[in-house]
Amino acid sequence: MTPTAAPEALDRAALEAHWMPFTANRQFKAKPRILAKASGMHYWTPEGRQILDGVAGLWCVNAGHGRREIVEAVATQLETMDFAPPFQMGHPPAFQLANAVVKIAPAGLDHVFFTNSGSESVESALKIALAYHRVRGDAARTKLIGRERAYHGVNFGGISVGGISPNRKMWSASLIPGVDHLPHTHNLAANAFSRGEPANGVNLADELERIVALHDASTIAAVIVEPIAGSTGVLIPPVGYLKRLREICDRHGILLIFDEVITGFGRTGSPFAAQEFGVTPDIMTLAKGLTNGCVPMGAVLVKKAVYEAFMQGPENAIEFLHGYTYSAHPTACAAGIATMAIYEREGLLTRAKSLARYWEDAAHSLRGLPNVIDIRNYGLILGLELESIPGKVGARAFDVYVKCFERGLLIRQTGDILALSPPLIVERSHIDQMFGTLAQVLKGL
Ligand code: PXG
Repeated sequence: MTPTAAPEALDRAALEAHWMPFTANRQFKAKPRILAKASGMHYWTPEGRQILDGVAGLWCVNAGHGRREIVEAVATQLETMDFAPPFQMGHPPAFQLANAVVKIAPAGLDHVFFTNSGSESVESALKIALAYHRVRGDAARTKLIGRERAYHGVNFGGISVGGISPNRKMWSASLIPGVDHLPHTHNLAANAFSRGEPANGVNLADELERIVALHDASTIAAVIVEPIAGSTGVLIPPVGYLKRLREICDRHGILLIFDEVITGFGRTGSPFAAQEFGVTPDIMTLAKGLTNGCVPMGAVLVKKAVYEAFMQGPENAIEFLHGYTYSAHPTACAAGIATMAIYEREGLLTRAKSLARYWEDAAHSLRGLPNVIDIRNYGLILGLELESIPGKVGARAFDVYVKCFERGLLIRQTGDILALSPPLIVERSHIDQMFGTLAQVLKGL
């Protein structure tokens, strides 16, 4: 691999204009970490240093980087038709991709609304849920129930049902009204070093009954949860927890929304976490792996009954007053269609299952290393929690993050939790390298 960008092109001044997202801008710009090229399981820095991708970019490049088939599909689409208006007009790739997604989706989720990100998928899903009850004449169902520590993107609906306080506090007076939260399920005292689903915590789903009793079921529209919470530091659902939520929602006519932005497209060992855990939501949000991270795109899948509830009234009426200029953008659709073809041909949506045991054993081999207070895993996901330095939450894990990068491994860090979620094309030798590097860095702290 040859370097593609001259390092001198990115001196301190050249970095200034870009206000970087979710980044310590001044710290970063003083000591930048730049990626310039990617292929397969790897990135390269501008100097040509190879970095093993332990996080599939950001939980999205599930088929690995630089897939020729996707590149060609995108190029062909751009040459054929660069853009088409999505409102009151259609184009073939939009329908093709919707059908391809429905084919792998949990049975019953058979209609797809396209967006451009996970955050937009969440906003769209919440709007669908609220409008669904209203169009059915159940207009008092206006409340939304999220969960502590949840990440549902960064828009107002998402941070309102979300449960990460630093992401909410600046805007606390502007959050959407009528939201309550389930307790999170993280419990180190009871579940540290669990392999797969932790044994303790199904009772936390019963908190939904308490919330329903408080507000009355007739006022609640939907419950939204990530089947496995990712951003907040990899929280695996306790055994039976998601099933219990489903039962309670059914009992009270409440819609259940799964935010599968990170668990979707093979991360858990099944195409979606819904199938993996045997629980079908009414609405599901997707993004990331939908286009292998190549082109921004998200989607909301809904059950037929949800779609049909809107298909009432005069046929010339627009049933759902919502959509984006770039909903079902032809370039994104082309990338998505090619991505689905790769997933199917290479069996990537279930490949995590065959590697999960190896991954789990490699992960738990780090038990006993300095400051490691928990290791948790599912499919091709790892969460590793470190004891915080008193008064400096996140400092220790950030140090590990930087040292891993210096040693050629890209991981994710949030607070004092490290996460791994490699492309699903990962081989055992890569897994050995990932955990080998992590072990070296942890030993050297
Ligand atoms: N829902 C979930 C469950 C997510 O994980 C979003 C919605 C928002 O997607 P967009 O495309 O709007 O970013 C996400 C995003 C991390 C990390 O470190 C994860 C995400 C974003 C940033 C960091 O795990 N997921």
